[in-house]
Amino acid sequence: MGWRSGCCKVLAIVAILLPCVLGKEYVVGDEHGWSINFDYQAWAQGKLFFVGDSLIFNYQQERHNVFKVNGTAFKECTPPANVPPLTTGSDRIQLKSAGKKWYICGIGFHCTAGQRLAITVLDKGAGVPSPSPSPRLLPTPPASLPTNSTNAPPPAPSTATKAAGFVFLMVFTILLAGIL
Ligand SMILES: *[C@@H]1O[C@H](CO)[C@@H](O)[C@H](O)[C@H]1NC(C)=O
Ligand SMILES: CC(=O)N[C@H]1CO[C@H](CO)[C@@H](O)[C@@H]1O
Repeated sequence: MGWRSGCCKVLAIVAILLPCVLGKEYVVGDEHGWSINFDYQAWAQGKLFFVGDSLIFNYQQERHNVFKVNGTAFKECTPPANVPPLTTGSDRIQLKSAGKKWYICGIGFHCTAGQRLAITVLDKGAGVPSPSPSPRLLPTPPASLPTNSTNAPPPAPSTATKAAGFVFLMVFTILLAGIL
């Protein structure tokens, strides 16, 4: 019984923490969805979008759609002629690169009526203020420590840090579940 509940706790915590690793999902306009008569710039204000996060556009199919456009098309509300819109009524767009992104509705005068969204996507890690001298969770041995080159670990490649962070998160999660 104890094993079972401990296991469930681990799963529950992983389920909570996993989105932090995989990216957040933003429902554009929240419960208002993707429609006219909504201030999407106000909605986006104060939100931090990172590479790996996703936007979800919920709307009534055929009444609206979603075009990913450039800044000019956004300003002028001109949907591209050569790119088809997204039309499922629940479109998920993953933010794959940093920079400014623009989305408009291509139906009628909806864009002019405010159905457009401009956001700035940040690189993961950028914009997150690193906490100052807080206790380090993964202590690295000071360089002055007398280590022999034979047993010194090879310098970790920067690409491995993300995976290491994930492993650390899992270990932390399991430890936390043990405490609870
Ligand atoms: C913006 O998109 C429109 C429509 O797809 C295209 O005609 C135009 O050349 C683009 N402008 C820039 C600056 O990329
Ligand atoms: C603990 C240990 O292995 N020390 C060795 C470190 O390397 C130097 C020379 O490279 C040896 O002299 C030490 O015995």
